[in-house]
Amino acid sequence: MAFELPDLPYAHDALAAKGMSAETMEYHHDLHHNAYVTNGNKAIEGTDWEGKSLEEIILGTYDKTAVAQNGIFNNISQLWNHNQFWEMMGPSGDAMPSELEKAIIENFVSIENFKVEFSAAGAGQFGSGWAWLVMASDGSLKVTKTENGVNPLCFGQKALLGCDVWEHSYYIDFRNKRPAYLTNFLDNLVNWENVASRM
Ligand code: MN3
Repeated sequence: MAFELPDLPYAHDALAAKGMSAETMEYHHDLHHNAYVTNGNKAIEGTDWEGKSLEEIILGTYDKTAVAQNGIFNNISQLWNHNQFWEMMGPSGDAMPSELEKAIIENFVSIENFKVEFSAAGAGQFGSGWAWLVMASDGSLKVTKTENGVNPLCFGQKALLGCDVWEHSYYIDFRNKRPAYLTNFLDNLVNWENVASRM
């Protein structure tokens, strides 16, 4: 069965007051995310990957020795990344659950320091990619950045929070100001309940 574009978990304009406009959602979810679904399905059609899960395809097609990844990986990994991304944000502005707050302070000294590290990772990713809060196999939390469609699964890590720093994610609302987009993401857009549920 072919992969499908999941609906946004909220209305297109649900995050508009918090800095992610309905127009961004129309481009980013309805067009960009959908293109990864269409191209991913096309890329696996007739291959041994047809019928496998997104995670199996990501782990099976990621080439750690390659500078540029292949078309199957790029599209399927971006499909998965965006499936997570929409869920990691929300309109409610919930407080950070205490077990997550405790873990972040244990690993980064303070919430503020975690935000500084996460923003620096996203701002410092040269070109397209993602900033992540991950849980490593030893249970520790780390901030990482990846290029293009690469994600924490490729390194045996759990993705707790990811921020898309491709220009399509912020250019409509923040133009060239990626650091301002990252600050707003952390301060206003993250659904911390969702992040905590991934631990
Ligand atoms: Mn994107």
